[in-house]
Amino acid sequence: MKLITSVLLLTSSFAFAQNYYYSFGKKNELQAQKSVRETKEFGTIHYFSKTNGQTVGLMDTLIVSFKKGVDTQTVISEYKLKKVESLGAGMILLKAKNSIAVLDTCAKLFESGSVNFAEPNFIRKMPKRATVADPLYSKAWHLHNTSTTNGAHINVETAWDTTKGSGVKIAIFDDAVDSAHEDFNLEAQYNAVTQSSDSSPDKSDDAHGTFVAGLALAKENSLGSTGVAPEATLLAIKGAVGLTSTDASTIRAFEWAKTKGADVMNNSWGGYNITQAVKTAIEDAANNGRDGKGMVIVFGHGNDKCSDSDLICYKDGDTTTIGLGQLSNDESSLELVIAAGATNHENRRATYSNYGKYLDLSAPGGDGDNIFENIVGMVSTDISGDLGWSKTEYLNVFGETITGDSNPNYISEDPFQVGTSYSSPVIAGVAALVIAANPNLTRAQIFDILQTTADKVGGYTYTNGRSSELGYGKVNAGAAVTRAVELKSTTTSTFDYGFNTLSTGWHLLGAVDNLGDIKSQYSLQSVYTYTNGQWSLNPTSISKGAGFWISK
Ligand SMILES: [Ca+2]
Ligand SMILES: [Ca+2]
Ligand SMILES: [Ca+2]
Repeated sequence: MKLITSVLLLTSSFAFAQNYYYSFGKKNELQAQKSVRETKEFGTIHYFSKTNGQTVGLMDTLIVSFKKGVDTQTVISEYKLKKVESLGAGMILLKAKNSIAVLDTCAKLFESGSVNFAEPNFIRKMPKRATVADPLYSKAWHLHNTSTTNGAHINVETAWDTTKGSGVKIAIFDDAVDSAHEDFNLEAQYNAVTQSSDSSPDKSDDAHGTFVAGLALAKENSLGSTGVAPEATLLAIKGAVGLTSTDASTIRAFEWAKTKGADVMNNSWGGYNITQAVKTAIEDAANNGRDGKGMVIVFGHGNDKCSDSDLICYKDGDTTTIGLGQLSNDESSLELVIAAGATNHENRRATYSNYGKYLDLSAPGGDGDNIFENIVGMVSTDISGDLGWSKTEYLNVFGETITGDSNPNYISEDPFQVGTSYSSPVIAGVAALVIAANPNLTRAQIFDILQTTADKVGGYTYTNGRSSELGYGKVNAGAAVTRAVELKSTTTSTFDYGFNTLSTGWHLLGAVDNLGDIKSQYSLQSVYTYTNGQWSLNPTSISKGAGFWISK
């Protein structure tokens, strides 16, 4: 009965005299959620959302620091509080009548001037950091600092405090994917060559896609490796037998991924000779996937040291071999997809990584030195058991059996795998984290977030945020997810209310007036507009009656 009463009170947030308290002297507004929990340990907990999207719980206790000279006993009885304990550093834990009274009491105590601060004793989750128990995590220099690499990672542990990609589907379109691998959360699988429902490799050396998938989404399960988005699910698509594929298979793959609701699709391949048909399929998924919000499609930009100014790309820059085609005609160079370049363990462009004006973003992909020795490569999943690149036993040139890898399900003993094939799923994983943090974002908004939060590393010249060597820079998962959450707490309104009515702490990021003119005098970061139920970024034309976009 008590529980029901509380819920009823909360469904109307007017039950709270105040919906704010003060911290560091500034007003902090909270939004009541219709969520109440009775617990044995903490009593009634009322849940609130902070403006940054975090959920916090309020109990019936508050933490107060009284100003010097204040008669604390008088104040405590005036506000009908009870002292629970002294907490040290001059702070006291006090108990109010109930959890609803806590916020009101905190606000009034601060406004009375008798306290340095009075804050609710929030109950919250204690996010764990860097406790990943998967044995290969220690070697994953692209995810965290290791003894030999500093700052070459993508700051993913910060992002994991908010999300690990739960609810997001990543399609991996590759030679094949070992869908039964112990380290994958499989959602569905497809063979785009035979149009059957099995993405597993039928050739032992079709191990590329399994390795790629693991980089994006290998589970955190105390086994093997860990992907960037370890709670995302896998849409596994087999697209080739060995090196052989067809354009029809590619088109089927994009259509299947779109139909299955893929949020992100990774493509660690490219041919420098795109057809109009394949372009049409890719752009259809990019525009119409995710229920019209647009699928995020990432392509490895290629490993041939090729730039947009080269008339023809050659394998590894060797101009004596047959040319491969132009970078401008590569699938990765399409505007609506992310072209992924590779960084090395020193935050520089990997020597092989294609570059120039089509490159969008970079992420770790590994590299060796000038003569391609001392390679610092990637660790990930391999086809389970003795298929694939990793086996328990090998035959040497004399036909003798020699001991191989300790765990044939992973590439771990000698991480020499490098390429934009591997930086691409790292970026796909970061995009998945961004979508998990804020599922309403459009493809254009996600691109904007990834680009503006990327780290401008390598010592290159960045003009308007981008460099020829690394595009908009190396993805920063933590910063991208933080930005995605910020956009979640945005509020929309019609222009009629005017900008001057914004309460303290809110600032205007973009606006249009009711004649459709973009207002530029507010030093906007980006102009976003909301019309007919859709957000658009930097629109070229705006219909009347559009709104504005504000954020804290
Ligand atoms: Ca794992
Ligand atoms: Ca692009
Ligand atoms: Ca294997």
